[in-house]
Amino acid sequence: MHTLIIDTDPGADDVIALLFALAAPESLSIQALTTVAGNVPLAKTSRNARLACEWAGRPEVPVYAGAERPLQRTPIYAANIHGHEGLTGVVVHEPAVPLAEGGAVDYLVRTLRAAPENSVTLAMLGPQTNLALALEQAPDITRGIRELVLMAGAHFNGGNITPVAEFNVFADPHAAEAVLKSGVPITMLPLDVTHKILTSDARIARLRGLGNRAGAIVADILDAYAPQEMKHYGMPGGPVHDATVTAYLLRPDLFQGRRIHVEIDSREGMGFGQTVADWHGSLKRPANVNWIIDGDAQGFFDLLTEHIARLP
Ligand SMILES: [Ca+2]
Repeated sequence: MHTLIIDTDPGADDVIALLFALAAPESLSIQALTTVAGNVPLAKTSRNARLACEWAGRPEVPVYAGAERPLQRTPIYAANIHGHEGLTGVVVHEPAVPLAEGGAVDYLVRTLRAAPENSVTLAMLGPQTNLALALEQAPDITRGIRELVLMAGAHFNGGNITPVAEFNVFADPHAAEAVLKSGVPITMLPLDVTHKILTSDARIARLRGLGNRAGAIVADILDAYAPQEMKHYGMPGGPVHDATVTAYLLRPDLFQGRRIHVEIDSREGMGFGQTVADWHGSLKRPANVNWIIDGDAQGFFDLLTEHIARLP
């Protein structure tokens, strides 16, 4: 059982990750969603996070809006991939439930301070700006954290926003650096694994065939989102990046990785936003990340489908 906060920038794959997590109340006790600018600007990521709660039939989960821009760099978005509303293939509307009062950074500081030692897991599905700001304000909050599970980074696969950088890190490398330096246990699901867990027509058809609204939403999102990724990378299916974080929380046995030393390149230049992953231990520096490189793709889609089936 995880006491969980999900920090997110929805985002097509974020919404799937959120529906998946909201469908697992017996394993994931979700305290709140916190939103950050990333795939699209903050107002849209905050609306889409609330939409995910509405679609999951979980309107009681509070959504706190967080950082509107990265720590230092110029803001970037990914509307070319996620559409101007941050969601492809589905029609968006203003959700019935408004944002929770107060900001995400204050919420993180307050909640992690009050939490028992090593008790709260953070799933981080966007740029890591909110947690970096919280750590800057209150370094003692690391005490309350059990683990961070991040969709972030790339090594063997190469990047998806530059040849070497993955979007979430590239969008705020200084925040990623601060989070890595915090010393809390970190698991990263980089493109190395997310590009191995790919949709197929049969996998999407199974989700659509569930016959519920959530299954149709996930299938519609994937039908719109997967082809562009397949075309760009020459892959046989589309990745569902952020949803691998939910799967990892529920079934870590579906994944394989290794504890290694990872650093972020935050210098201007071609390496900006790269996760320098010392897979072979060349630097002889202490491991700070559980770096996941492989996963059971069919196991992932079975788990996803089984959970989406529980939703309205
Ligand atoms: Ca995301």
